Amino acid sequence: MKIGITCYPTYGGSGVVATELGLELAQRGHEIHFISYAQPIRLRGPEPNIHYHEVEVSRYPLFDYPPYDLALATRMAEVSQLYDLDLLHVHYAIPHSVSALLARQMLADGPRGRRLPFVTTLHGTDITLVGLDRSYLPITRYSIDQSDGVTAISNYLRDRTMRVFDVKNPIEVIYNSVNCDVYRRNPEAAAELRAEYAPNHERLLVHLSNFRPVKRVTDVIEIFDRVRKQVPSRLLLIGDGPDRSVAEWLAVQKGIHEDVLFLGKQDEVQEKLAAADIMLMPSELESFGLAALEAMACEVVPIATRVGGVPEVIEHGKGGYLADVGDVDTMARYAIELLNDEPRLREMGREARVMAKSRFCASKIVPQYEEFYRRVLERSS
Ligand code: GMT
Repeated sequence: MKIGITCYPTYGGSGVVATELGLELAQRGHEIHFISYAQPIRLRGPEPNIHYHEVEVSRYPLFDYPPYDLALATRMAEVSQLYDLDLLHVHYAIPHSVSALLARQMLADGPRGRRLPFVTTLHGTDITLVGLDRSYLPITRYSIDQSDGVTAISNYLRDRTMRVFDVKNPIEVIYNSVNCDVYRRNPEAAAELRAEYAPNHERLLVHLSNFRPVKRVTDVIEIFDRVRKQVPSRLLLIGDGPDRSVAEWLAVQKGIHEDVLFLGKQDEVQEKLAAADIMLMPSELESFGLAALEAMACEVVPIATRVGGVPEVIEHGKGGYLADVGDVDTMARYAIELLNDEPRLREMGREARVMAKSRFCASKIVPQYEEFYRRVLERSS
């Protein structure tokens, strides 16, 4: 198949999922065309069967708000025509599904009357935050209903979208995936990184996010502060975003900043993740929690909040722990108990990988997308 993929290319779970899916599909022989305003962050150099088409947005002085969605729709239609794409797959409803809808309409009404179906994958914040803004809700609902196929990355997100948006289109759940060959523990590489980050054989905790308020990064610092009082340990923070400075400030106030390492945005996150013992994900809401899944594949035990789709990914007590939002004491207790019990820590790490491999491995999930595309194409022909 020839598939156009659009996503937010910068830091963020939906862009990561879209890029990894495109790479996997390309390896399976499909021709993949990424259409976006920047090269997706995890697209490493030229790859067979992968093409990238940049969307140029003109900065005419009249445009206080450059119309990216229109430029994207135009590029989608152009690329689909030029490369004879079979379908578009857009990740994140706003504005991508609206642009895809316009592109489909432009081609249908064009000289060749060409049909270009599009699939929308809902990721979470497009529904739970952005879509609930009154100014976006009607158009989000409309573009979901107009999609030729809709998927959501968890049952939680599907149910919430159906309930809150009252969409008529059926929504199929296809879970996020992880490449279990790339995300895995490599003892030699881990030992090298630990020598750098934990030179005195401290325990290593990790957090990975875009540091938005929904991630509750200050809770990460609070949990680590409690853990560090009981177990010599250090904290790796991967990513960047609006709440970074408040987290830095809290670490300084608590006098623990020398043990809190802000690494910023990183390309090869799997290496850093795989060097850690425990991953902290105390979010206010996650419709899936891709960072926790990536950690699990690396045998790193996640301690997370029981919110949204997270219980579909982490089974409490088996390969990970769940607690209530804001309950930093309980999350710290789980971490301390585990870090003091090496055999249990390793056993739970292994359980985490088994869970990631058996349910979310890309080799299981990608064929579900292929099958979904086939059904959409059949219906649209
Ligand atoms: O979490 C974010 O702020 C980024 C956001 C995104 O759209 O990139 O993540 C959402 O999609 C991820 C990939 O499907 C999920 O793993 C995250 O749980 C989800 N975030 C939220 O629901 C807050």
